[in-house]
Amino acid sequence: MQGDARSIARALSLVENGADHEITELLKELFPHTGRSFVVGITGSPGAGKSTLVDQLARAYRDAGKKIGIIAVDPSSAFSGGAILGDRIRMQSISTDPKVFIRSMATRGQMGGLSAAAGEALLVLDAAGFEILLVETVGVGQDEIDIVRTADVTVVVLVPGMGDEIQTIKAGIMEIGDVFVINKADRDGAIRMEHELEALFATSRRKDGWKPPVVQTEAIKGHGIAELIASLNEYRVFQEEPQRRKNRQLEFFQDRLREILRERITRFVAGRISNEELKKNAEEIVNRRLDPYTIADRLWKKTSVEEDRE
Ligand SMILES: Nc1nc2c(ncn2[C@@H]2O[C@H](COP(=O)(O)OP(=O)(O)O)[C@@H](O)[C@H]2O)c(=O)[nH]1
Ligand SMILES: [Mg+2]
Repeated sequence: MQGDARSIARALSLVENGADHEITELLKELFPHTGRSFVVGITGSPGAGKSTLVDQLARAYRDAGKKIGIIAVDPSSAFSGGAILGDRIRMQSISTDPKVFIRSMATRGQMGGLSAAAGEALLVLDAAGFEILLVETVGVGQDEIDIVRTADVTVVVLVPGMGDEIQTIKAGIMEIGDVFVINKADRDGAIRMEHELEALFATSRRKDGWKPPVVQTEAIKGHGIAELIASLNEYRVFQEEPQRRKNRQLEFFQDRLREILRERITRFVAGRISNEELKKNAEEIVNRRLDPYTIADRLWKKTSVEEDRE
């Protein structure tokens, strides 16, 4: 909580690789000191320029005197290792700055997968006093969407000339993106893409009434970064309206509780029914002596009865 970089790094390692009870004990103590940082989620296809944007945003915020935490989440880099190295190199201009803390996450963590681990890493950085937290994710799977839902504001990064991306937006990403960036605005088609987005936002309204701004950037040159920060602040003000922020948090923590409980139930059941017993029961199903539902009833009853006796 005093911002010691080594302690923060150790806490983050614990969140990623520690035993459940170690993680929960740590988070129980940290939680009362969280809820103060502004979390910016940045998502989009690989190569869209997310890391370059994060680097620029971090520089701009640091120049404004803020302390910045960065988490780069990339499940694919668990296999290749390439993305992490790429991110480090791209974020070079800030990676030696003591006011900027960078961490790449790739492992799934113990309690409920990568999105939970990333959410817990954000809590650690929040408690450590970082005012702005930037989370980069590759916008493909459910994991990434979950991570992005943790954020106070979500930026969807698009690139001109990818016509089918607009289709993805129509398919639901509009509810996810609070601010849309058209990066690589130096390329052909940036203006056309902006018109397409504006047309889309003009016809379909979001539930909360927010109309997502569209910002053109050229991240490698730092163009459009001030405009992007202005849009982030606009959304922050919109969201600061007490009921809105509260509703978002209510939704988030309901999901989080459900997730934690699901995780515990899974472990509870696994701890009471051995693989051997499962195999024996599966044989009865394969031989058509019993159906899976009756067996599930029986096993469920057995675990509950054992629980009662305890
Ligand atoms: N032409 C152009 N290239 C860019 C721009 N922003 C990023 N790039 C390049 O796009 C590539 C992918 O960028 P990166 O930030 O790693 O994308 P990420 O995979 O979304 O994190 C890199 O070679 C960047 O230098 C831009 O505004 N214009
Ligand atoms: Mg990247």
